[in-house]
Amino acid sequence: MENSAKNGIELLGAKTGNCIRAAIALEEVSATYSVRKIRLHSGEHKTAGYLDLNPSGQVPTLIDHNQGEQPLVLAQSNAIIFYAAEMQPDTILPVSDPRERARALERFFFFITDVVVPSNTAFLLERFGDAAGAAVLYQRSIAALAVAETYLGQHPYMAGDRFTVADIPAVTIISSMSSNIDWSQHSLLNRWYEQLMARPSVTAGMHAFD
Ligand SMILES: N[C@@H](CCC(=O)N[C@@H](CS)C(=O)NCC(=O)O)C(=O)O
Repeated sequence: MENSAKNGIELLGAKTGNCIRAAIALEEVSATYSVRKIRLHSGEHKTAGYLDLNPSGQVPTLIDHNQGEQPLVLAQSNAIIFYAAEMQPDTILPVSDPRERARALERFFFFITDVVVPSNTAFLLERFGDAAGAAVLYQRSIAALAVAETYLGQHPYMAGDRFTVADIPAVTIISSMSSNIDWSQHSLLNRWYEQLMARPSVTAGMHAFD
């Protein structure tokens, strides 16, 4: 991987859930950024140049070249989402209303810890041959969607009357699990999902690494 000097904000990644979440957040706050595709299949994320930026050897990584002499490097998708939120305060993360903000954070972390993490861990277990362990974790993440259905019984978005950070992990993980969801049990989720998939920031984020 080349580490040539660049301008502006670069998002390095591939077409994976963690990278798409970061891209949706940047799109939602109308950030100007460029995408640098990292070739996971050829191990580009394990090269010395990339590991200098992201010691985990994982994607995504954001480089903001506009932050003084040293670029700012972020190597965690969720940190990138909150960095994007701070570019346009009170857009995807409420600022003025403490209740609204707390609810957005509560539901953001619900999706990360109770849906995304078990689902991603299930994927890894399956790859390493533990089909039974994988099934338990997939089942846990699917079952957690009943909670999301209750959120939508109160408001049109996951954390209230407007799109927030909470909707970002929700839409990417539900998109990857969609063929395993019994939509007849999740009618509010179904309506929300169709609406979200037509949202310009989500469409752009989903295709950022095509
Ligand atoms: N905690 C990290 C996890 C990143 C992560 O797991 N990235 C995956 C793709 S979604 C990856 O790079 N996998 C390749 C590898 O681990 O070798 C984040 O949220 O950014």
